[in-house]
Amino acid sequence: MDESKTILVTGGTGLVGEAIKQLVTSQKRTNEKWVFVSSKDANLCDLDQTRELFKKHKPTHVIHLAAKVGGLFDNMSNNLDFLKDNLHINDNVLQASYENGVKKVVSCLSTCIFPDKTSYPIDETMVHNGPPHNSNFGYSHAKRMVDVMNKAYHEKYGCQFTSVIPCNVFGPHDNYNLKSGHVIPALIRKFFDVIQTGGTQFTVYGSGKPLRQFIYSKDLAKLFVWVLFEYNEIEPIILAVDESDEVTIKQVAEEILKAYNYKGELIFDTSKADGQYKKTASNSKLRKYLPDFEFTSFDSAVKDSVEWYQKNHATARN
Ligand code: NAP
Ligand code: GFB
Repeated sequence: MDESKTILVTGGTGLVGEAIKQLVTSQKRTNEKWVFVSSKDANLCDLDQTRELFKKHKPTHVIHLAAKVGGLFDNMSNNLDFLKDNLHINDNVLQASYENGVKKVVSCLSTCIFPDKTSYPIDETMVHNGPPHNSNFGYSHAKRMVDVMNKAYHEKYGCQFTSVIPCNVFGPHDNYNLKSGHVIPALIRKFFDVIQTGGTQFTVYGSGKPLRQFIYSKDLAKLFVWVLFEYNEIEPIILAVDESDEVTIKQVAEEILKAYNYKGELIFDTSKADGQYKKTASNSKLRKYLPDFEFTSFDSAVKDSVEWYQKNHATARN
């Protein structure tokens, strides 16, 4: 019989954590205890609190999502905080995982940490090939160190510490704060507020020209569980939709307005930064493992996310 497992999900109350929670609680999973924690359970910037959390739950496996996370504008204004907080969180979680003999840790990087000057499509071998985009160098270097630490723990102690590299993520339970949020939740909230007043002009920051790949949080959740139990490399693996599914920010805004079933004019405020023009990542490594994995279509994922916000805006994180 399978040994019983305790899976600790740090950052378990965020966008990705909530998607994993919804997935695993909807399935008949035996011999698994899933524990979803937030900063209220332990501030993972603090090693003592991290050690206490691990002592309390004695995880056999860890999905490490906890991070200081934000959109372009939050990163541009707070590179030092993104660097320090995430370095502390990641160092503490891997240290506590090693000390407690955790069998496997899956941590989370991001496609925005790759070198700014690069060839495309980006692949997993390119993480450290040059400086990241200046807008989020703090977050990027902190995340890159996860890959370095995974290799160092494996070399010294044989730890099964690995990482995934998602493209931009969106879905229910996102962060709708207009200063710290990512583009999709920010536009979902801004458009909702304009529609509530019967307005017809919808402001989008930047030119609308930058390109992004977006993965629905519900799809990412399935891939995280697969990586935890089936992926055995220490090297990271990109979890992104196909390159052909890349969209412009303008298309994102149009899709959100369509999901609201509302007519109006998009206004592009080019006084605001565009950030990285593109960070097109290849999912061919994932496709080798899971050739038949089906991603939710962008338009239906946006529709689900808009509907979720319309129902939950009063209590959504903002
Ligand atoms: P999120 O919604 O902002 O959630 C962040 C989670 O981390 C929350 O549960 C938060 O708890 C927790 N957390 C933050 N600081 C903490 C601390 N000091 N101690 C303990 N817990 C702390 O983030 P997300 O979008 O789900 O991101 C999850 C992971 O995916 C992150 O590692 C992120 O870097 C990565 N990622 C995200 C995207 C994206 O587009 N969202 C793209 C690529 C990679 P509280 O709510 O209590 O603060
Ligand atoms: O999701 P986002 O903030 O981050 O997207 P990145 C920024 C793009 O959306 C820029 C445009 O081109 C913005 O000009 N945009 C338009 C907006 N309107 C808005 C708005 O109201 N709010 C926001 N936030 N953007 C982040 C990295 O880059 O990607 C993070 O900085 C993280 O570190 C995240 O990794 C996944 O995709 O540009």
